[in-house]
Amino acid sequence: MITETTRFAEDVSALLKTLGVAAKTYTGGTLAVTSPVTGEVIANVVETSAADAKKAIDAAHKAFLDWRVIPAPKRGELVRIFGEELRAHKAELGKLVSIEVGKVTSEGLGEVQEMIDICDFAVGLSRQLYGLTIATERSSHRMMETWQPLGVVGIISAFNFPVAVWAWNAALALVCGDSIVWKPSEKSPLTGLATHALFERALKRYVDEGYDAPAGLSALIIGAREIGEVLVDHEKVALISATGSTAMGRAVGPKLAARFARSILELGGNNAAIVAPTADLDLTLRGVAFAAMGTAGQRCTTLRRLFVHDSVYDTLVPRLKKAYASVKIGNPMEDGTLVGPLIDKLAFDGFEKALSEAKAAGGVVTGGERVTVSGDNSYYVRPAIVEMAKHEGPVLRETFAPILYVLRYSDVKDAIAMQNDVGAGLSSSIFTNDIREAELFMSAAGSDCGIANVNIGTSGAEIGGAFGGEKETGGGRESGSDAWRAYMRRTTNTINFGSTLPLAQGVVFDV
Ligand code: UN1
Repeated sequence: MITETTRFAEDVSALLKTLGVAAKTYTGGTLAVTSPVTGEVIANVVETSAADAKKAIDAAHKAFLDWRVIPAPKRGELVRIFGEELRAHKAELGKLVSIEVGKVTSEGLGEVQEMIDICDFAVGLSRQLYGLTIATERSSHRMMETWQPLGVVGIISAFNFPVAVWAWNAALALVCGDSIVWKPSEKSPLTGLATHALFERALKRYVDEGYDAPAGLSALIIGAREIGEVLVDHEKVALISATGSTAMGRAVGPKLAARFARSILELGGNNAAIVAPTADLDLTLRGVAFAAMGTAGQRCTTLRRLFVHDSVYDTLVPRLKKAYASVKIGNPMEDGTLVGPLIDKLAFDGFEKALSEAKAAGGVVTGGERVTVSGDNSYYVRPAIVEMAKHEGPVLRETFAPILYVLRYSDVKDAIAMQNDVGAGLSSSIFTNDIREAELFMSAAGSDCGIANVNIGTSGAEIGGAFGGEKETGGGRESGSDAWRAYMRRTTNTINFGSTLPLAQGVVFDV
């Protein structure tokens, strides 16, 4: 229960202290941080000035020049130690995630687990980072690829995965030989401060073990859009990995393109699932419920559109409504809660606006009421199911809140066409036991998203796969598989070990 007297400010100070954050960084500053759980202000964080942000980026560039020549497995040792710090402080950091952004306990802890997992992945990667050897057309020659460190990597992260998405980028960038500068969401600077304090602890241990780590290797800059712009515009930042809205991507992408910097953009999603006639409906129900309601609908991978075959619609949809009506909404840190708060009033207004637009378009809404948990300044809602006759209006855009639009279909090809007929292209699923449908869905004629799943929901990807999407989702890939290549520069090397100089393409140039 949250009562009138529930207050987190003290808990937050205690957690931050344990995690090694100095009180002067989050008291008396200009950035008020509100816990969405109670709506109370839990800290006033000191913001970074533009001048200090520039200094941090310059220092990161200097650090890069030293870090890039340290052998990759030795760079990996730093990430290994950081993974240990995360393991040791999983409970505290997970709780801070819950307080600062309202995730339920298991998801707050899961977020830290995702950081630990990517550290493990990156440590292994630090002994790989391999290139190819390629057949050459010239005798006594060898041709190969070498992957080299890239430079300063700027990371802009969103409130909904306030620390894990930084870790995906940071762990890879560090083993790849890059330095990093992080601008967390202004809605979640505390978890940023805490994570960075743990990283600094890891750095200290690394140096104590006898390794070299240049000053300025990793920096945290705190503030709103203007500070993000300093990062995006700085000529020494070679790559920006930004997570957020498509609108943010539209602002950032062209700026980076104009100065030929690289970008990894992980923007909006308007993810869909198709429920086919042969679907296992028990499994589908659970898959849909987690993907659509988990994290209160505030994942970029959240399931937002559901296409249900005519033959199973009247069985599945009433069951889904029942699950929606019974799910426990409330204090995310209380046992049994599955749906915590929306991040703020803006998110709530967006939720209400989309629902009224859907109603105006003839949509039938179940759920969607505001739920009072803790006063006027926190925003809890019952997730909504909206049955729509047509694929139109608010269905076509991402509303970052728990709204699931449900539509009927009769031909799987039409369902796939609808699923692809939106701007975003992040994640997608099909629930089917028909191998032909499953394969069609994953084929060139199937889903056009970066993630296409079978018999699991759209969210909750593992770190081992490359993560990202197409079209308005921005096209970047982070995390697993060979996403590391985006954090390195590829060189092609041709080596002549003979004593003549044959030219390629048969060109003769005798002097
Ligand atoms: C995001 O919401 O920005 O696949 C990332 C998932 C998580 C990551 C989501 N592993 O839902």
